[in-house]
Amino acid sequence: MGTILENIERFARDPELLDIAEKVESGGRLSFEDGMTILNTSDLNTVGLLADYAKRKREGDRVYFVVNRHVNPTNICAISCKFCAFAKTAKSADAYELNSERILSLLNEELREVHIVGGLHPDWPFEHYLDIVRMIKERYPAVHVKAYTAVEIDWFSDISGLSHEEVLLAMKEAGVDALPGGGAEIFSEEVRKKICAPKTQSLQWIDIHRTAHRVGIPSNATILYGHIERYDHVVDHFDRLRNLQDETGGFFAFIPVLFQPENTRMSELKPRSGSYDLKVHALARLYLDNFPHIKAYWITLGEKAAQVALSYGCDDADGTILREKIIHDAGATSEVGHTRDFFTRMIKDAGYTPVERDALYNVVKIYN
Ligand code: V47
Repeated sequence: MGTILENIERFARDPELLDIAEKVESGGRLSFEDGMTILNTSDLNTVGLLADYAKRKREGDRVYFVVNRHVNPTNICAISCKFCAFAKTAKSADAYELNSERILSLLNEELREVHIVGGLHPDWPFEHYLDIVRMIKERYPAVHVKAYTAVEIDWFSDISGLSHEEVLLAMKEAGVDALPGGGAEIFSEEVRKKICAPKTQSLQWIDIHRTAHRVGIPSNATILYGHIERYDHVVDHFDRLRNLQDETGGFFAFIPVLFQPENTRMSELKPRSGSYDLKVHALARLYLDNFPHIKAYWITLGEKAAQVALSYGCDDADGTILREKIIHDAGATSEVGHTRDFFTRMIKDAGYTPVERDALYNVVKIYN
């Protein structure tokens, strides 16, 4: 472990990474400028080496996964974001609403986590969203429910007249164990205006997670990248999250979500490079030094790139998911779900030890 600096001094192609390497080895904190240096460099291997070093210092060779299931109760949404292919109006031929029976039919005893996210339905009352959680907890008391993004929490507050804190307390009471990280998109107000103008603003997203942590609900955070953002927008996003985590300590995982353009109003955008994807994941591990976990989200990266991202600082491969709809509606070419065997093989093939976890990162089984 102690030899990373020596190796980097010998092999790095970009001398600007040497100062960063020293910080990483000594446990120092990356500055905004360091973040920019990492995104600007073409020395991908050195960045990977640093991120893998930081990952191994925390987790050794463990890589987590969870047997989970996504449930999207409805795609009917009161707002329309340019990057989204999932949201529909109630009149659309593709609009759907899942009833209780249908939701329960998607679940089984084996699941450790149910991840719920959906549209902001213009007619469903707040109680209906609570009932979905209660129903799942009643039938499957052992399963963790990771439900409703900050954007949905904000909507529930609008439709119920309750404060964010009151909504979150009601969700906790109904059985919500954690909030998913969606809806963060990219915090830069300038970019947000262009890609998701009607959505909950950055300050509110951050404040809802702050409140969730205060009332004892842990959460995740995402970034939606690979569209019109500049490098400084990415570093700014990481900086705001790192500050919040310093304050609350309530985040478990950070998930870079790669934009998928099909069927969206941003479909003219061309994909960025694979190096950029890997640098965003590596930078997440290096910059977010107070986040316990970084996910390689195979749904958007694709399975192969997600496996490679495990060598670029990621210690979590997310989960079985069956079946993802939001991102597949936008043309993702990954499968809609995978088996436990898939994860153990994928993680072992990458040279790491698979660790099955639950939603709160309790270890279920280590696959030596
Ligand atoms: O915030 C919507 C994204 C997100 C597109 O907490 C798109 O463990 C790409 O919340 N291309 C929701 N992305 C995803 C999410 C999530 C995912 C994985 C793990 C966790 C977690 C949370 O879906 C939204 C948005 O950024 N999304 N449309 C699109 N066209």
